[in-house]
Amino acid sequence: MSDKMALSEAGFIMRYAGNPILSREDIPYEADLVFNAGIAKFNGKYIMVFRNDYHMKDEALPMPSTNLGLAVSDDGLNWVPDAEPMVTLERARELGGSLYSNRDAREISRFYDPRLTVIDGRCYLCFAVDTPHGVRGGIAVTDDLKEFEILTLTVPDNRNMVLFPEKIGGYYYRLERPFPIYGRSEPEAFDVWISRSPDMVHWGASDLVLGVEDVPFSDRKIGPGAPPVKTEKGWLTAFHAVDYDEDRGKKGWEKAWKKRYTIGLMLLDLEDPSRVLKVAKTPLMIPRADYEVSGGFRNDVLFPGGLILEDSGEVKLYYGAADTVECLATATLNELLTFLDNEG
Ligand code: BMA
Repeated sequence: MSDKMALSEAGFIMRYAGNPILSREDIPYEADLVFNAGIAKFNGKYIMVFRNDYHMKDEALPMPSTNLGLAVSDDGLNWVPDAEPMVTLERARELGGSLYSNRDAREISRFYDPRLTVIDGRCYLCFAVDTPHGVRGGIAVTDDLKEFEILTLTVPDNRNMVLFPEKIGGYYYRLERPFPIYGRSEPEAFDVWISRSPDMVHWGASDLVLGVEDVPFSDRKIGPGAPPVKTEKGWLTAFHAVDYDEDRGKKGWEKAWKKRYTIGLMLLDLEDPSRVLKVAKTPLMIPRADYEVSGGFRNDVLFPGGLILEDSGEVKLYYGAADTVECLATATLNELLTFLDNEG
């Protein structure tokens, strides 16, 4: 590949030998791309809510159809998907209808970007919805992964929202990624922001956390990925970072794909998570494995969606690869914190 940015990743990252952990072959309903999942431990199990794009080859449709699927695991490695999708577009429109007072919820065309955070025993699902009036980020809550209550939706354009797993100083916090066009010099220079809320419904007191210019391995957009995990040193969180190279050509099913998505790591202050304590100046992971660089819909895309800190000190990092499959990599917490010390 021609790369104007020559990048290498952290040497200690271990890709799971059984990757991908979930792909279209595992899904008992129509599925083409199974990726960019949210992962959490909930009621004694590992749960994964993944994005499923299907009807990929239907040229009559402007874009693939998308639904959200659920898979469950006892060990975080072997996953059993449900027989049916968890949230179809029709279901999303029903849910969305409760928040549209003067619009037809059928204008929702896509419900995607699932990220999971368990807070006080309840499971929160962050998501994005596409509408002709812009992309909105939302938060829903569920106790059984069947019934969902939508609590809030942003104004456009916003997505990639992730929640912190507990209140901090009396407030809920979320990271998010608005898409500001006006005033940005690059066409897609988008940053990571933070907002807080007393009740999970009303959000504000927003602040910029990490700008593209703070990430030397990105020259385009960055965005939250895996919901933050609490450590003694701070909130540990993985984000996605994009670099662009005009010389990149065909990389997958599309005619051309000039972006690469890598995974970055940062540590936020425990009491004031708008404060970055450390951000690694080099990527934690770059696309390297076969299933990341070839044969996918958009090769050279890694997209982190879940970070689980085990009692043993092992960290499981779940990520979508090539917008096509879901994968797992591991490291120890110690390795990740040392990486931030050395590269931050
Ligand atoms: C972004 C999102 C991600 C996806 C990435 C690369 O805009 O749609 O879900 O992984 O593009 O295609």
